[in-house]
Amino acid sequence: MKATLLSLFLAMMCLFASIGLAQQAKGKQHTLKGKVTEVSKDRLTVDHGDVPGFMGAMTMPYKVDKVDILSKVKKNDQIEATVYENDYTLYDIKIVPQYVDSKPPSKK
Ligand SMILES: [Cu+2]
Repeated sequence: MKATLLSLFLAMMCLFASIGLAQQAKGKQHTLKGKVTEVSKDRLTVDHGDVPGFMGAMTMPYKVDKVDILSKVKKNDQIEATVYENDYTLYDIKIVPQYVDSKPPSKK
């Protein structure tokens, strides 16, 4: 029983340690919000807002974590993604609904 608990504990420690290392290698995590200005076969060019602590607002190309997103995202789509410092790759890209012509539903 004790041995089981100990090995479970050690397994957990290994898991946490490897997660910690992975994050350290990737750098600090930020959320990037912006508008897609171009979709290429392996990249998305995004006109993004200020990413505090990482970079200012600009338009630049980014790699993507999964290429299948490139067939879903269209020009002018509003997106939100996770970025890591020193890694110009967009992770976990989400297409954000736009309220350009219609206002978001009000509570009235
Ligand atoms: Cu940028």
